[in-house]
Amino acid sequence: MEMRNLAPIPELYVSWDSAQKMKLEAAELTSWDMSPRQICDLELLMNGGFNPLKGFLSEADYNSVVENMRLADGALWPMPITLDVSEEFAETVKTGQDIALRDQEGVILGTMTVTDKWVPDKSREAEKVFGADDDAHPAVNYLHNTAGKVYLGGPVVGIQPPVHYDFRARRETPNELRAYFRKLGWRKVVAFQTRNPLHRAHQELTFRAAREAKANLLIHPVVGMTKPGDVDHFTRVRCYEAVLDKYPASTTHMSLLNLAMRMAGPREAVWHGLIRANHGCTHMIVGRDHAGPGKNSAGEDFYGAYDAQDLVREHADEIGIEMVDFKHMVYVQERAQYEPADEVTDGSTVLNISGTELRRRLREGLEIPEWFSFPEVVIELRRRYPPRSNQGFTVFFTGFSGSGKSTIANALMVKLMEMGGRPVTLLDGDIVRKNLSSELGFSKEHRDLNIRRIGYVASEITKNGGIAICAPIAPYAATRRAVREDVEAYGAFVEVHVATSIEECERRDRKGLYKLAREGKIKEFTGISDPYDVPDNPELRVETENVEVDNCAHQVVLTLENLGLIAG
Ligand code: PPS
Repeated sequence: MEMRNLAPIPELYVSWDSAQKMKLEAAELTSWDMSPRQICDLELLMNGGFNPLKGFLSEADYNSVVENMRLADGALWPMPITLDVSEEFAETVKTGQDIALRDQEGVILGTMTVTDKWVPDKSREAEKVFGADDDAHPAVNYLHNTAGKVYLGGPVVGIQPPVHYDFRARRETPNELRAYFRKLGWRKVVAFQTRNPLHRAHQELTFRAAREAKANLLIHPVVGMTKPGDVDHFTRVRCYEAVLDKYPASTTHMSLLNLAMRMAGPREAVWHGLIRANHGCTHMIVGRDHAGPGKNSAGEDFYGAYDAQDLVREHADEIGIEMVDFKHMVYVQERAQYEPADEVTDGSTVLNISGTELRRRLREGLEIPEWFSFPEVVIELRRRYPPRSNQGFTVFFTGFSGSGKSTIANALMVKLMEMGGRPVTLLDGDIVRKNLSSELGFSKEHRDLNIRRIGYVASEITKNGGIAICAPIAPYAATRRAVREDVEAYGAFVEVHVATSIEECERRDRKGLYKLAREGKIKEFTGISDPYDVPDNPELRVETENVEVDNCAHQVVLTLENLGLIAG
C-alpha cells in the first residue's frame, strides 16, 4: 500500500488569535478538571490523532462503537473515547451547554459543547470492548474503579495542546510527522508500536520489517499511559535514543505518542492502526498478543495470541494500513546473530532471556549479555533498577501501645546507621503525632489519615533511595495494605508485627495509659476500647517477652539481609 495522501489531516484547534479570545471567554464557563487519561485523549482528539472523531463520543456513537466497533455513521472506530465525569459534576451541566476542559494545573486546553449526557452500562462496555467484565483487566478496573459514573459527549474546540516539558523535540503531531515524511520523500513508512524498552531482537525485527516492506521505519513508542507496572517512559525514551543509533542513518525516525493505552488486544490493535494511519504511516508491525492486558482473574489470557493480527488483517483496507507480521527473532549462538525463529535450522543453539528473567537479573545485579541487549540500554535500565541492596525500602512496625515498637525501631535505626550507605529516617508514632499529625485524634478516620501520611512520607523516602522506619500502632489491616501498595511502587515494604500481648502491654503500662483507658479517662484506646487487626502475613513477627531488644532488632536485620535489602 503506497502512501496515498500526506496532505494535512483536520485538527480541532482554532487559530492563535481566536484561541486568545476563547481563553478569556472559556474562563467564565463551567469547567471540568480532566484526569491524566482524558488529557491524553484530548490531545489526540485535537491534533487529529483520533481523526475522524471531532470530540468525545455522543451516546449514539458510543453505543455503536461498543456494539459494532463503528461510529453511528458506519466509520470503523473500535475504542470508546468518552468524557467520564462524577455524578455531582454532571448535575451542574445541561445538554447544549459549553464547558471548559482544563488540565491538572487548571489551564484551559479546549471547550466542549455537551450534546449528550448519559449513564453508561459499564459491564456491557467491559464485555464488548475488553472481552470480559473482569477487574483483572487494567481498563476494566479503570472503568469500574476510577472512571466517573456519567459520560458527557460532544464536539471539542481546541485552544492549546497540553504542555510537555520532557523530550519536546521528540513529540510530533500527525501533521508534523506527515510534513516530515513529505519533506524527506518517505513514501512508505512502517510504524512500530511499543511500550517496552527495545533490545537487540526488537532492533533486528523492526529493521527487517522495514527492509521487507521496502519502507522507512517509524519507532512510535507510547509515552502517555501504558500498563501499570511498565518501565517509566523517561527511562524508556533514553533507552530508545540509544537504540536509534544502531539503525542505518536516515532510514529510521523516532517519535513519541502521548496515547493512553487500554490494553484491549484486538480492538486496540485496530485503534493503533487508525492512529498510525493518521500519523502518515502506511504499514504497522503487529505481534503476538499485541497490547495484551496479562492474565484474567482465572489465570488465563484475555485474548487469543493472534486475535489482534486477525482483526487488523480483516480491516486493513478500511484502516488504510498494511499489517506487517512481527517476526519472532531468536539469537543463534553458533552463528552469533539473530534469525527468525521459523528459519533456524535444527541442532542450532537458540538463546533467549524472558522479561521475568531480565527483571531478576536487574534486581540481583547479575550479568545481562551483549547478545541480548545493547550496553547503553542496560546502563539506563540499571540506573533505574539498581540492585535491591542499593534501593530504598520501608520497615513498618505495628503493634499495641507499649509493645516495644519504638524501642526496637530505635535500635534498628542505630544498627542501620552503623552499617552506613543509605540515609535512615525514623517515623515513630509518638513523634509523628507531635508534628506531622499534631491536629489528629484517635477516631478511625484520624488514625487512617495519620497512617496514610506516614505511608506517603515513607514512600517518598523509599523512592529517593533512603530507609524509612515507621513505628505507629497502625491498627487497621486495610490501611496497612494501602500503605504497602504506596511504598511498593518504589521499593520493598517490610512489615514487622511486634506481637507483645495486650496483657503484657497492660502489665508494663510504661506510660500509665492503660490504667487511664480502663478507667475510661482515655477513649478509643487500642486493645482496650478500640480494635487491633493482627497482621496475617507480616514479613516478620517478633515476640518481645523474655527477648532482649538487641535480639529483636537483630531479627529485623537478618530479615533485611534475607530479602537482599542489605548486603550480608
Ligand atoms: S495510630 O492508631 O497508629 O494512629 O496510633 P499512633 O499514631 O501510633 O499513636 C499511638 C500513641 O498515642 C498514644 N495514645 C493512644 N494510643 C492508642 N489509642 C489511644 N486512644 C491513644 N491515645 C493516646 C499512645 O501513647 C501511643 O503510643 P505508643 O508509642 O504506641 O505507645
